[in-house]
Amino acid sequence: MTGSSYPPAPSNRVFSGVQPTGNLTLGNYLGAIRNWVALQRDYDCLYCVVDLHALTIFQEPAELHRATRQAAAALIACGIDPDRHILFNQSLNPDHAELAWYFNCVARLGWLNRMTQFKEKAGKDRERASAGLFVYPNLMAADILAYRAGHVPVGDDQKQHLELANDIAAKFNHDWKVPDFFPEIEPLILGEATRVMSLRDGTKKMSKSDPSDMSRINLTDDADAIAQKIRKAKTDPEPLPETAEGFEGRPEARNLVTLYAALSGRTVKDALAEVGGAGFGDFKKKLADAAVAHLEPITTEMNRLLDDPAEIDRTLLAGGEKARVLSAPVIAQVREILGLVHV
Ligand code: AQP
Repeated sequence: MTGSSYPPAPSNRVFSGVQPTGNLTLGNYLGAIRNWVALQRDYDCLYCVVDLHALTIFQEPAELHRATRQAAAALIACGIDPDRHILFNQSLNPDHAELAWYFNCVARLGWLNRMTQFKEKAGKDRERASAGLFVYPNLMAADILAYRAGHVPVGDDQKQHLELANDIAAKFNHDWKVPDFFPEIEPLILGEATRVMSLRDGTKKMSKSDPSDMSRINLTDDADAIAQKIRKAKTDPEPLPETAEGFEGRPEARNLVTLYAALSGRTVKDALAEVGGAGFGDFKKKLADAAVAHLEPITTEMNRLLDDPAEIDRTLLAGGEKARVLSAPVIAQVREILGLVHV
């Protein structure tokens, strides 16, 4: 059978995921989730709490369970609609893991060796990193391609992984002579503040697994915690620059103004027209107010949802079933392409 014998990949399908490795942060929100919400208008979306990815680094089982439910609640509170779209946790659909195995056999070691996220996460002691962490990008490719999804909204830190997913898709299509079976994936990187940096170090990404809670704003933080974290955020002694060129060598100033712009729905240029020349003391108050105004309704809704964990579980289960309906024919076709005997 040739590639042309298979139905074309859906043109309108979006897939993206978030790891339940802690509380979701403002980085996850501004870099990814708010775009996910917007895309629901024009695309058919699958959004996934990627619990299998979380296992690449040891997780306490009870904490993983808690974080998975909490991530689902956060996504719904931010505006993901589990009725019109699909929201589930990854381990509910074993098709991801099966396709990831096939991709382990397609991806080349040399490709994986170039992944900067592995180098960052494995740190100095690479030999002790899990094999799962090394092949993480293959599972990410499988997450997307199990649905033959062509659009993936991610923060720009994930761009390298998407390029690898495209290399895997192209090699699969080429080696098994099924042109166009897996679509080319297009990263949807939208808007400003796609990369939110740590409040303690403007050169490091804001991350939910950073050991310092003061480095990030969690979607669970209340107004006092947000104000305190912003007040204590690292800065430098100069007033804010008048133009973006003045951010050179000032990563913390750049990060805080970028956050302010994103939270108030403006460009950095417009934000600087308002706050350029101000001292950090006054500016931080404005930033804290903008962050609280934005996050408070989300946190309130999230807490309301978390009062009924069984309902969150039901929503995820229903999403998992809908997801399997979409991936099952793709996996059946992949087995056929590979020559695996299944009746
Ligand atoms: N700081 C960030 N700025 C912009 N986008 C971000 N994302 C994460 N942090 C930032 C985007 O959020 C989506 C989900 O990310 P993830 O949780 O699956 O993985 P991650 O990128 O590894 O996020 P963290 O917070 O750094 O998690 P840990 O600490 O567990 O590694 C992705 O689209 C990501 O781009």
